[in-house]
Amino acid sequence: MLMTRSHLSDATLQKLPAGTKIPAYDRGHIAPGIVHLGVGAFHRAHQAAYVDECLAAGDMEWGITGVSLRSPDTRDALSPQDGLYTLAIRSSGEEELRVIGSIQSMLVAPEDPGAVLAALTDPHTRIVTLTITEKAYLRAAGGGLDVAHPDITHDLANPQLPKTAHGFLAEALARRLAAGTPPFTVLCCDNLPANGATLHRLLTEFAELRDARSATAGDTMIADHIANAVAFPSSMVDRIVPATTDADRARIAGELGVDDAWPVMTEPFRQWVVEDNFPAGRPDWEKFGVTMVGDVGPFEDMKLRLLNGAHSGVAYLGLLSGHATVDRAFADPAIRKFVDGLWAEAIPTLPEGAGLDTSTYTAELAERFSNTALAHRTAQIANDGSQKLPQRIIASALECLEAGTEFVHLTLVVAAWIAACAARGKTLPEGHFTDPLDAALTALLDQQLPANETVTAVFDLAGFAGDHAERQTLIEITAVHLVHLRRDGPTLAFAALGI
Ligand code: CS2
Repeated sequence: MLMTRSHLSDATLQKLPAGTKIPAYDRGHIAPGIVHLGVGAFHRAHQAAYVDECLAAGDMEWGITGVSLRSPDTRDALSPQDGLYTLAIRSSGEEELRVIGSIQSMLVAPEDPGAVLAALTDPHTRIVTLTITEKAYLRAAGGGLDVAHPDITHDLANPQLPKTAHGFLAEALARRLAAGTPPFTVLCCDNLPANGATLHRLLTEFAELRDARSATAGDTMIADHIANAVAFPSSMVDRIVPATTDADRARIAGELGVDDAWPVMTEPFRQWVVEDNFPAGRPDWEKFGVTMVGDVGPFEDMKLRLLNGAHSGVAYLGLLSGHATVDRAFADPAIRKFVDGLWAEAIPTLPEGAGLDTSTYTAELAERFSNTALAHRTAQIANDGSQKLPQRIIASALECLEAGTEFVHLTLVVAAWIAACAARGKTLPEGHFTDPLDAALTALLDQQLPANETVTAVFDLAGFAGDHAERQTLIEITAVHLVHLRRDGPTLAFAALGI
């Protein structure tokens, strides 16, 4: 007879093997205090784990209502499990399993935008956190709101039935204002520079467009309120979270003795630096390892330029060198040396006097990138390069250019991105990674123009370096790398750098 295994849920928690950490609090008594937009694996390994610790310490007002803006997959996996899931904290040779209980309920925005708005307007909701990925902020090439994006047009025309984070936040803040409910604090947790201020600017822009329509409809005007009365603290978030595989699911089920439809894999390291600006209150995060500061800027720059910048380099050069995972790519002596060169170029661009310890930081990064238990796929990091490279690579390269220092390693990352995009459907599988600009990028790359023309067109398309006076220099140096990559792959490009 075939035995069916039960699944993870409140009812099966007590049956889990000793050694599995489970929520040590009464989940029935959590009050919802946070709505999170974008309940992907990253949120579940990061913010939800910190909040789980607050709840365990008795601060029960911060339960999370998880919202997916697009797909029902996470809700479908977690709802039958009462919102519970396993966090597998993996380092080479070790694995710690922890069941997280901080997600109380899950909503899927396209199915029921009204329910999402109800959660956002609930007076208990005092913080809205976001991990919706870089591309969902709908920035145009120049950095402002992409006002021509169909979802923005839709949300302006249908404020009660939004699709975008902007539409939900603006409508919820308008309803709270009309009802006399104080606004929630908006805490952006995506890898954008000055992420709080960036979202604040984009949302104010959206609200101004909305107000222009509301003026005739007699609806609540919201732009001034958002500009002046809503807090948007910035935050730097860090934890490496590879996508879960079926092998992970099978292994975790074997270890737990119950099925978990969507466990999350991560590393031991985690970091969260948050600007302390929460007029509506917040959990005592500092008790659980969150660093509360006045200015997140230096930490954000260090993380984006050293961790994420190196990650993108390892991903594109790794893909072009045939490495499927970060640890394997990083074990390649040429790539390892390349990353040191990239760090040497990027470190001087970081603010002095902010007390950043870059040598300890990069030593720690080297160890994290070498974690063989993560199998973090280069293709995963390769996604959405057009959205990631400006803050990870281009910003540092432009600052090097202004300071008169080297930036050849930085520009090789841009060339490697272009070459990796062009390799899809040839030496890399079709659709191996994706980008919101794929349609235009593919059409351009299919023309096989000379390197200089290709790089210029890609910079135009992605808005790289904007109208910076030195844009042309960046293009020329990137084009030289692309010539090398086209001729003989990373080997020749590395050789030109003396690697
Ligand atoms: C990665 C990040 O996929 C990517 O682009 O660089 O997700 C990275 O793993 C995290 O930012 C680490 O905190």
